[in-house]
Amino acid sequence: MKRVLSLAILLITVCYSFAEDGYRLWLRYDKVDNATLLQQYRSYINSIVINGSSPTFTAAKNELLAGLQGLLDQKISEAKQIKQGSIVLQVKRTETGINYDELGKEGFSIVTVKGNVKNVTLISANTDIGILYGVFHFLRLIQTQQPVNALKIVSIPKIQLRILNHWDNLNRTVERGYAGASIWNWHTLPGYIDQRYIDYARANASIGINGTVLTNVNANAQILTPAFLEKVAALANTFRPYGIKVYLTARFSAPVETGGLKTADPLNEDVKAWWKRKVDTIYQYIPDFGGFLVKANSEGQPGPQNYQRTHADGANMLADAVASHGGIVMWRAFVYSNETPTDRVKQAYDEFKPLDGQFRKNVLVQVKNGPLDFQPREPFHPLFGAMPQTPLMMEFQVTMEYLGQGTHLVYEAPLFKECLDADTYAKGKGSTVAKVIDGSIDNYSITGIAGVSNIGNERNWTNHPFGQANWYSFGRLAWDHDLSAAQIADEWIRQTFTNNKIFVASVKEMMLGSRQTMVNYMTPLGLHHIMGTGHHYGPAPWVSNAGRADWNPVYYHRADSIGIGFNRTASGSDALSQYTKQAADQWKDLDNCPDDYLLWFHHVAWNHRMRSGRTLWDELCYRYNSGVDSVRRMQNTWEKMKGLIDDERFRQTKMFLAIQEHDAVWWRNACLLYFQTFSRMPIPPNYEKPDHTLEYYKGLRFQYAPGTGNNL
Ligand code: GCV
Repeated sequence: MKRVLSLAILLITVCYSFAEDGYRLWLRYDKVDNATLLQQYRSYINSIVINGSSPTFTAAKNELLAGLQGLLDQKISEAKQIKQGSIVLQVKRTETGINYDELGKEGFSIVTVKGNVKNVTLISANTDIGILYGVFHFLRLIQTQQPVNALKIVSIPKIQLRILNHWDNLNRTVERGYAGASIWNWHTLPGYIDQRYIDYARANASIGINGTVLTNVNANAQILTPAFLEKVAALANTFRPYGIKVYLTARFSAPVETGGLKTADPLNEDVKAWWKRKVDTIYQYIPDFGGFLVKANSEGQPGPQNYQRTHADGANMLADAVASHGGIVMWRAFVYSNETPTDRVKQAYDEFKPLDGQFRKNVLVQVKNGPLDFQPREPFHPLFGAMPQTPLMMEFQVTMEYLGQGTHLVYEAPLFKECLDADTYAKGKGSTVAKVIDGSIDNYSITGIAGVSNIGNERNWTNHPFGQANWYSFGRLAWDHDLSAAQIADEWIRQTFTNNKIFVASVKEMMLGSRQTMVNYMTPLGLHHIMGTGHHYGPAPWVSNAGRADWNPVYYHRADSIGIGFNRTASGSDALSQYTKQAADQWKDLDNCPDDYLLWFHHVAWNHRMRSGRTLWDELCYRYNSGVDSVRRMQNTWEKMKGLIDDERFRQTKMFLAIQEHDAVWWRNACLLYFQTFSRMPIPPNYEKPDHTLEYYKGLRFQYAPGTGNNL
């Protein structure tokens, strides 16, 4: 019996240590599986020389040693002297032809030094954190099986603040989180430092993320109390060696809720003094605290408008409190009000554009990529390019609230890129959104980009194995928005799964098409916000009874007996007028408007002739069906990958793809049956017929769908 037990334990240990459970993310340092390359790497690398000491240097050294020893499957020694085969980490400047001034605080260079001693690679930077970034880059080259014997690489981030936003509540539920509970275990902090916190920091540093907002924008004032600040400090201490600053969300009414004041009016002297004291306390706990992220006067959150003050008044008061400590305020532009009679997508612009020039220097206004709310496809937000005197930072949603949540394979880099590459024409052609947020258009003194995290305490962090690609691509694009979605997918696949050529090519193609596939089976042709109320899971275009008009799908699709779509031209809500003329021109005429944005900007007749030659109704049927077909193609592609990777992640992805296929069929059937009640046109005979009635789809309920905060 005893023997059986010890055998079982041994088996579990062996299985566990070899299990590909996704925990390692893209930081997998398994032996290079190409014998020729492995030989080359081994002949080229044998030791490391660390010229410097700090916790960050130690992190860099440990990562490099673990990485090289794993990848090369040989002992790598730490040497004092540079010799043949050394990888040298140094903040010192050596004559290598690199302009070190250009590297700034976070950039790095990796150079093969030609000289008497052969095969020496210098990873240099002006700071230790630059070195750490260089180490991760160097390891990536080997993980992706690139040559490393003649390097001259310079890499400098294009955007200064590259931040994850966690919508994590103190009770560990995660708003719009689909990967389990919050990774922050407030109950066991500060005493217990979970290994996951360190691996979180490693993963983020590996892609250049340098900030994290720990708490939900729907904020809880408790986080600012000493009991919690002690816990926040423990996380900040853990993240610091990895170059990650900690930020918190500030609940605007905190002075009333936890400070005993009668008001939170930002112009009130007691309120100002309260925040100043609060901030001083925070900095005692966390000397390099980054600052605040604030959602104010939005979806029920308190804010300066409760006191007839402007968003600038509110932001500036907090900015003044953090300024002397070097802190910043990220003030969100996601505001809309039921009481405002205009189109919801116009409201943020109307509210914030007049405030341009009124914010303190340490305020950034954080703007979602599109004017509505992280839809499968939206035009870029009209504020980009419209506030030359205010640093605008981007807010992308990495977690897939409206994109199939934790079970659909949707690679988001094409969505991010579509927005970053969009031309605002703010200062003439080529004024892309990317150039607005990286400051090159308006010379912003601070620049930033945020991604709403998709991370939870699921063993593989993101629930769907491919969710990791979205975290990864957010970081890579935050560092360098010129990278292509294909390039990022390529390196992610190689690091996360395998360098097998067939796998890389097939899976890359599948990933690159997945966003358009999802648009087709959910919201083709510019449709938007027709998801289920509250949880936003699955289709519910029929909903018309939500608490406020602009939470109802019928508000957005406006289907009637004549046609479908939201007229946002001059004859409608005129949201188009918020864009520059050149940007608006591409969308303003029904006949020229690209199909992708057609129903976003126009109410279009069911029998309108599309570019394809089909009527609008037939095109809608075609798109929904092609979305389903594409998911089935993804399933076929994946089936062929069997045996090329580990069984565990193969099976997980296969099961998720089956769910995705089921959901795509559901989306198609529910939407076509519902819209057909307006078009009164038949679904063309060549397509599958819906297998349920509209009433059946209307009757589906998802009381415990994740992400709404009430089910954990
Ligand atoms: C954090 C959407 C989401 C909300 C989210 C909000 C926001 O409305 O559904 O869960 O709240 O955006 O970005 O503030």
